[in-house]
Amino acid sequence: IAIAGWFSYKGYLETRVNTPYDMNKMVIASGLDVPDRYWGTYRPGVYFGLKTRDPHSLVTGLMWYFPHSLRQDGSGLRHWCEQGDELDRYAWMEHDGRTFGVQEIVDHAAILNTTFVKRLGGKHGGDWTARIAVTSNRNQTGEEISLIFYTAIEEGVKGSVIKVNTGDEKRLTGIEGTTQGLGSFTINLVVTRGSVVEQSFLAAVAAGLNVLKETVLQNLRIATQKGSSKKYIVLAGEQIPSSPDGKKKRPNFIASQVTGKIPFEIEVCFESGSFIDRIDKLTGETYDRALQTRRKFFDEKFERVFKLRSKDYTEEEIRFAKMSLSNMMGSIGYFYGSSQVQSEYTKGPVPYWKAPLYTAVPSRSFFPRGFLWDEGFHGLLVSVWDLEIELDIMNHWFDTMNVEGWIPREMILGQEALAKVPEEFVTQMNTNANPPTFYLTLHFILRHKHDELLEKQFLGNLYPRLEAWFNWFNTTQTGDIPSTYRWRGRDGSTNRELNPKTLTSGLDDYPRASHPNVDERHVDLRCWIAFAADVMHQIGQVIGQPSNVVDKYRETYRYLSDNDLLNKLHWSPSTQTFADFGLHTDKVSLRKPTTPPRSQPAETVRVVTQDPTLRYVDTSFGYVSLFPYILQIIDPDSPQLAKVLKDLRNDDLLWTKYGLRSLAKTSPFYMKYNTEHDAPYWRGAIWMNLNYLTVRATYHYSNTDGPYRDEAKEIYQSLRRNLIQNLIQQYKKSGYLWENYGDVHGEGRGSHPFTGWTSLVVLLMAEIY
Ligand code: 6A9
Repeated sequence: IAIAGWFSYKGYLETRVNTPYDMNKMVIASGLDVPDRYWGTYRPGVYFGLKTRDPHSLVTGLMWYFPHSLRQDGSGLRHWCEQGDELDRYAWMEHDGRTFGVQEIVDHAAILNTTFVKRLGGKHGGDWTARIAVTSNRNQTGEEISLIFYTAIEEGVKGSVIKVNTGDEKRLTGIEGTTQGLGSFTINLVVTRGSVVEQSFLAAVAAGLNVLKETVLQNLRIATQKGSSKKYIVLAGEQIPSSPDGKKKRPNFIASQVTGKIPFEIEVCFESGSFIDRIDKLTGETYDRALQTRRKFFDEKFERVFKLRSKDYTEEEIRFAKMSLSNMMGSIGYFYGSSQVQSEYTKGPVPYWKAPLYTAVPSRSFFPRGFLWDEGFHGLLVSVWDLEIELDIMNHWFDTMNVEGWIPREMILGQEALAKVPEEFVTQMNTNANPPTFYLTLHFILRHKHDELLEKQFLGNLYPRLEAWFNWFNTTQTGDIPSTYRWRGRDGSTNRELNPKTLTSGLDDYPRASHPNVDERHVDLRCWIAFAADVMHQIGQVIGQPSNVVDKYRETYRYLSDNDLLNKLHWSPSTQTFADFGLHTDKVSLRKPTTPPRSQPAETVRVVTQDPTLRYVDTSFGYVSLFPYILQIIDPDSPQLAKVLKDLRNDDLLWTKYGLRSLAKTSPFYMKYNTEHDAPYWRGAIWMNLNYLTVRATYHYSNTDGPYRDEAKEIYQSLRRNLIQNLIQQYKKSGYLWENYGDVHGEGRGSHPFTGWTSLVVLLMAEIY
């Protein structure tokens, strides 16, 4: 009996990591229950495509290439957003997250304008039309370009079929199909403008939604047209293999190619079978008018929400801001699948339960998937624009909480998402956190939105999960001394990294104690938890929680924000700065080993030339040192505030013409590689998320009574201006918003487009904090 008991206890421990928090899901209306958001551009990782909010949705999308520069290996065929394609720029210029979008894609000689408009009707999410207009970028008309528009379904999904309608000459005239969610439908493609030189189609069986491009490449053929020697690249028509029993398989991938001379335009029209009282088709002039109306509404709402015209921004600056917001809304995806997770009780990675995730993504090209702490920042912008969408996003994220109160940091769901991630990054550990930035979003919503019913209902439902989340942080991420906290997930045994990374903090290679151990205390994490306690207290009050519960959070907040205690634990007397504490030495460097291990190329290793001691990590000043300020925990009249404000303005530390750099020039780690291959990341570059929070805090201190108000006011003005100006300038220069910006020249760096937290620039322009 004892042994059986032990086994089942072990089984219980093993399954905790992938057991959902509970069965009462936050998302109660999804799919067709929300008809107006059923269809959308929910595949942010492709240049253009629509799908529905359905676990096994039909997907549509665009590929294109210039026939003269298509290579055998497939390079030249555009589909997934890839930095390697080296497009001049691409972004949603207008997108409201619901009804329409206008995107501009500039690919060398061609400008592709992709727009879509939806129209509700019937019982299955209604109709939509997409238009792809190709014009010349450099006034060289006549160049040929091939557009491929496709429709695909996963193989073997019950009730899903798509088939081609071919006319007399074996030309594709359209597609018809049925899926469980969509009922019956048709999709028709017509050339609406310009001269077309070739049209062909493909109906095939694709092995998965992750290999659509490969399926196209395998089915391209060379053809000549009657009476001409000119060669064309065409799609191979019907290519349906027979299954072993001799029956023909059904196609799950149908693509239609149009090769035309620039300029030309095609229109793809999706019509829902149950939409029977449609008065006219959403094509031609009707489409023009519908799009115009949507654009006008968008413009009006944009001004109502952000008031940039009344703040005297130029039309060009307003277009930039619209692009930033639109790309955030247009980067919202719908993913479905199961993460891979691991706990100390599982032998290896185990699958999380299958679940949908409706979320924005940081970067359409490089990371087209959900990231926990990024999403809390996205939520600030999204909630100002469309609160309902943001609440839905949060509901989805909080449904990914397990019974322990843990939410995985990175969400890699479905074939398309998995295809973009190297194996070693896939598994998420349940010991590891990421800053709880959804508390920022919630705090922000409480400040700005006054939709009581919606809020009370939403917050009421969310509250148990918020408590579980808070408790997870407050029990698993604590330090050895009361009221201290420590990020888990650092590697204390590696000799490869100059300073072992802290991916969990979100600040990856930002220098911490050189020798991770249990003595560490992290000032940023302490501030996040203090902040979270404050928000828990506020929410508890809003939804009328009993006073003993509300008081508990207020007490926790008071305790963690007590400036004397904070200073005792994190204020370095020698440098007069806030800092982490831990086993640390700065005397580390990367060297090639003198006797390399047999036959292997010598990898650099870390050499420590001075024994580490328990001390403040105060020789590196940077974002982490600012956290008590950033999260507004410093008392307005404290001498610490005076010192932080003084340090903020110091050019040798963080101040630049382009915003605050992440790590001071005086730090021994400033711009240092972490291994011979890992370039500096949070070791100098300027990042928008923490700059936004710093501006927000500065705004707070400049509006709060205290002796340093005027200093704060001055910093507020110039920091805000520097950030806005540089982002606009770099956009003009490079065509993109970037992951971060260089501290010497202000140039965009890292992945691009990165319209995740970088698009918080809109809130800076509008002064919404
Ligand atoms: C690596 C490479 C195609 C790193 O924006 C998302 C995160 C932030 O949350 C974090 O704070 N980024 C920041 O330090 C990007 C993380 C990308 C990791 C994936 C795999 C994929 O190659």
